[in-house]
Amino acid sequence: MISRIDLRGNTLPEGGALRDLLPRAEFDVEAALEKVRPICEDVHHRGTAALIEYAEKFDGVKLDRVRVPAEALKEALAELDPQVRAALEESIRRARIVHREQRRAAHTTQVVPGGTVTEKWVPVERVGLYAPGGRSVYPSSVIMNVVPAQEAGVTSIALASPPQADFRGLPHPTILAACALLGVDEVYAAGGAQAVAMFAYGTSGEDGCAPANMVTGPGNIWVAAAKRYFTGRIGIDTEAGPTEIAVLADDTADPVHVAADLISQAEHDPLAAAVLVTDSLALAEAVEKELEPQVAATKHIEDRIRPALAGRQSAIVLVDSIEDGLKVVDAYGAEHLEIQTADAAAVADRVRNAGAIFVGPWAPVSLGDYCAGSNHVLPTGGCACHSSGLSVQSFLRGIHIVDYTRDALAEVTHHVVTLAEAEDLPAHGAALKARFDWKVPQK
Ligand code: HSO
Ligand code: ZN
Repeated sequence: MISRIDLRGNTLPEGGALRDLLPRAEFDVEAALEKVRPICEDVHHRGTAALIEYAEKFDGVKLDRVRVPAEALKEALAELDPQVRAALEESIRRARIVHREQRRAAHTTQVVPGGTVTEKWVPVERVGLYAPGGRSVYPSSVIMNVVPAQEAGVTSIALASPPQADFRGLPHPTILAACALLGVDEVYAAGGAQAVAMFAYGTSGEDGCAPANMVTGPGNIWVAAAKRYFTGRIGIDTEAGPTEIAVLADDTADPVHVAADLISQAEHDPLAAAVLVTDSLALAEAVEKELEPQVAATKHIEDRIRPALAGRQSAIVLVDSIEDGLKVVDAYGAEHLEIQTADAAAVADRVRNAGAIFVGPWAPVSLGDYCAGSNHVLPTGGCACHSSGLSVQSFLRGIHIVDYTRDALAEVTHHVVTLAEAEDLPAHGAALKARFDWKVPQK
């Protein structure tokens, strides 16, 4: 069901060459851009009318309006299963505890007497959040997007999720209930690239949506392509690709846990990646054996889990040592990385590239997906080597405030003038000289 890549017996290649040996899903956002561009521009020009047309075309729903009425949110919360409500509330509570501590205070550095630089942190004004509604209806992702935005101090938060034919053209009721629990009352029934375009350009009219400064949230390839299309105009989190789990394990790991965790993320998508990196052939064989009955006993077998595990993006990678395993997981840069080895905390400490790291037998990825307090919006596709998961920081801008006295400026003027001349930009130097005893040179 899952292929093997045997890297034992050889010195591992470095960096890029090692990454090329590792499995990864094909996720061609560039190709999707071609299809997404006309949709985005249509929303730009025709606004809500275009959104209503796309709802009919892509979601099979005839909408009268795009904005979700307040009563629908209240109703969804009232009808929410009490156990689901309790679990969502606990997820929110834990996420808040963690994200609240990520807030940064302004900091002033005295560079020289009379010269200071203060960095102040200002939240983005308006954020549009996207919550998928096709194969994946994830109220947990609403939490993971809304909580850091709120804790950062974002005051204007709107959410879009595809209209559902089964629910009178409203977004899925659990998504609406999660919004209500979080205090998000501006919700739109819009999906895919058109929802991102709605946030990026804004739409007018009484059913309209004000433009947002930033769009975050997971989605399919069309959402990722729309985010790429608007990069530069708006801020984005990441172009979330298919989910990934890598497990670095030795012979102390329990194959039942490892198999269950690999399957847990394969459950998301036929393109989801499950990668086990191990120095133990015995563990590899035991996990292979364990996968079959566990897959057979679960739900989304043929449409997602089997193709995900059998796909080119998933594999069991055999290495000579955990030392080499660390090189492999760093080259891979998994969205989620579990460390199931002896002394797991020490091994985890040495990992450089991962969206989030789950240490030891009692911290499975599924805990992080819902209730660890950590964020589950994480970089995929190897982006963990340059990007972080969503946090309060994602919604803040650091602004430098430069404050110098006359004396402090005078003291450094000759250096500024020298550098300006070295760059052939004499007017830069003149801007300082003009403040002191300096006459405009006569030509
Ligand atoms: N594992 C997904 C998030 C998720 N899991 C939502 C369950 N629901 C990406 O981190
Ligand atoms: Zn998940």
